Amino acid sequence: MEQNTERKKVIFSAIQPSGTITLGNYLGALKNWTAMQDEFNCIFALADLHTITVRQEPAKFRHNILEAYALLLACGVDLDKSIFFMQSHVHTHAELAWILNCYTQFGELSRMTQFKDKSAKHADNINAGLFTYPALMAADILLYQADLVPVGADQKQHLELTRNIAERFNGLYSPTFVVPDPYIPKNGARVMSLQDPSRKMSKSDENANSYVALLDKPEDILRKFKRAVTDSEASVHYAEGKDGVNNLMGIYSSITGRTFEQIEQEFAGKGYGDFKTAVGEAVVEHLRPIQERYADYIKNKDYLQQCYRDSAEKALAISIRTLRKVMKKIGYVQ
Ligand code: ATP
Ligand code: LTN
Repeated sequence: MEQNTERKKVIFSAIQPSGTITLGNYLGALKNWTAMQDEFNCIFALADLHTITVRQEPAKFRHNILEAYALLLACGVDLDKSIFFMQSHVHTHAELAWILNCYTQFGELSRMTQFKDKSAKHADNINAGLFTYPALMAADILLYQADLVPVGADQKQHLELTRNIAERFNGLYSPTFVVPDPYIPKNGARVMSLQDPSRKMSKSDENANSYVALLDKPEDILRKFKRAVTDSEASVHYAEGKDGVNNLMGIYSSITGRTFEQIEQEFAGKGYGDFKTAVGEAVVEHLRPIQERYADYIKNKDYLQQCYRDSAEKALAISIRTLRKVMKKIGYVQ
């Protein structure tokens, strides 16, 4: 009997519609999202409020949001099991973000490596939103009392800050927020750029050869892998300093489920040409059904609208309970 009263663990995660979704996003985060839907109570969002921390061209932005929504459904986000909404449709996010800003220290935000990276990259637009980005991310997560947050390794620091904010608030008042744990995959946690394997693969990279987009055509995917930067050793094995090969091995391993030892055996005595072709082909085959489903979803705008409206309503009903509780504790007149 007791088992029945146990609450199913809550998962929250989000992705920014800041460009076309990459293999890095997929292997680092999305693949886990869809795998968790049976076991957990999953709530997913497109973090479209976060996206305007970098300037967006309106028509392109609108396109990217819808593309990302349809693509995530195609990747397997299942609305019979999960909620999947657009952050900008649920007003509690911006409201709690403001409140949490006042419980987040300037010094903490100054230490965020993503802020440092992005402000170096967009030196002409270091806006306050870019700086307070983690407070909005904390609001996203804490509104749903999430236990686990599946993300790539690059988001670990933001999650630690979320935990600190939650603990601080709970300590100042009384237990209000669940303190969430990160859920970071062993494999694929950090997929690197195909052109500069010392940097992470990023959908906002201006060089399209550095990333594989989930919607890239098969011939483009094969070409991008063929051109991937490796080294001059011509031996497929995992080792320090072989960032390019290590990255391709990581991708191949998470797509095929083979271990690094199996991959080394498979390509023993073969050159990088064969290896790169095999990785490219495996990725193409893996993405084929996703691309087919995407083509169906994106044609059906009415269905998409019904999906995101319905999900936004559900998300509001859950999150407003947390927001009300927070406001009451702070002392706002009810
Ligand atoms: P941007 O280029 O706009 O910063 P991004 O490609 O870094 O975008 P996000 O929207 O910031 O992607 O991240 C979405 C999810 O994908 C996050 O969980 C993040 O950890 C994960 N992720 C992003 N890039 C990678 C990567 N190269 N390898 C593994 N996971 C990644
Ligand atoms: N900052 C995240 C996207 C994001 C997110 C979240 C991830 C916004 N809100 C809440 C997990 C939980 C990123 O991946 N760059």
